[in-house]
Amino acid sequence: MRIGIVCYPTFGGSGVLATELGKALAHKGHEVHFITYQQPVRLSEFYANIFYHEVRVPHYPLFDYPPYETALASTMVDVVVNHKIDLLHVHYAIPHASAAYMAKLILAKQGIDLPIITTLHGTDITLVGKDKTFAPVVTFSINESDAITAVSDNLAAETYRNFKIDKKIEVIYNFVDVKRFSKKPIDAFKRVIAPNGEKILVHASNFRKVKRVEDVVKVFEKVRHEVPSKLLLVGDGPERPAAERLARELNIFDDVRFLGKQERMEEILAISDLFLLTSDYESFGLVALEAMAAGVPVISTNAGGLPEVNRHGFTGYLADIGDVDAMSRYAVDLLTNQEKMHTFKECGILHAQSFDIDRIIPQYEALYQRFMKN
Ligand code: GMT
Repeated sequence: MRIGIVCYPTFGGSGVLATELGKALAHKGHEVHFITYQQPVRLSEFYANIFYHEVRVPHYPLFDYPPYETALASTMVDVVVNHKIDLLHVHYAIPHASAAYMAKLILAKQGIDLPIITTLHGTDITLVGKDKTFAPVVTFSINESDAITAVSDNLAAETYRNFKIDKKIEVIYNFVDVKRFSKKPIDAFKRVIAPNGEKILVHASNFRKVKRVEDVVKVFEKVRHEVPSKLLLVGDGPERPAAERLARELNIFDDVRFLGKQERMEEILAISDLFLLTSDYESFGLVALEAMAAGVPVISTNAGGLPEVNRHGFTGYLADIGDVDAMSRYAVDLLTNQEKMHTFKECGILHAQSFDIDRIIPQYEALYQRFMKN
């Protein structure tokens, strides 16, 4: 098949998922065309049957707001016509689903039928999408998609709750390449981070408000009282200064390391003991799944789709949003109980296997196949 993939090229979960999906499809012999404004972060090597088409928005003094959606729809039309694309798979509804709808209409005038598959990822529905500035367009373009998928049962339910959707939303869970995350720890790296054998707690996100990164710092501060430990914060975003400030105020800054954006998450997870995810909402929580695949138990909130990924008392623990006391109690419990920790690690790896790339990719292929003409 010749598949066009439209996504955000950044470190966000939707972009990571879309890029990994494209790579896996290419590996299985499909031709994959990425259409976005920048080379996706996880697409750094050369792949024989992967193509990247950059969306360029011309600058013009009249534009206070460069018309990205128009440029994107035009690029979609160009790529579909010139590369005989069979279908477009767009990740994150805004503005990808509406741009795809525009491209579909333009192509129909040329006698080309272009199936559009929209995958909803989370904030396109729960945060940005339902804002009334966007809602009518989001509702319309989701309904006009030929197939709609969501990355968890919770996100499918949230979509029905927030929008008037008259089509079936199919759930295809996010995936992880378990093999890639089964890394041996690099001892030298571990010694630099935890020179005296301290436990290593880790959090990774885009540091947006929804992640409640200050709760991560608060949980760590409580854990550190009971267990000698270090905290790694991976990623960057608007709430980072607040997290840094809090770490200074709590006098724990020397035990907290801000690593910024990192590509080799598997190496960081390989030296980590516990993953913290304190979000207000996660449709899925791809980073939590990656942690589990690496054998790192997860302490998270019970928001959104997180209970579908992190199994309470099995792969980690769940607590109410903002309950830093409960999260730190759970963390100390695991960090001080070697046997339990070992069981949770094993259970996490086992559970992650049910989301393994080899199980999920065929679900997307089967979906695409429904739209193939022969
Ligand atoms: O979490 C973010 O802010 C990034 C966002 C995205 O769209 O890239 O992540 C969303 O999609 C991921 C991949 O499907 C999910 O694992 C995340 O849970 C989801 N984020 C939220 O729902 C807040």
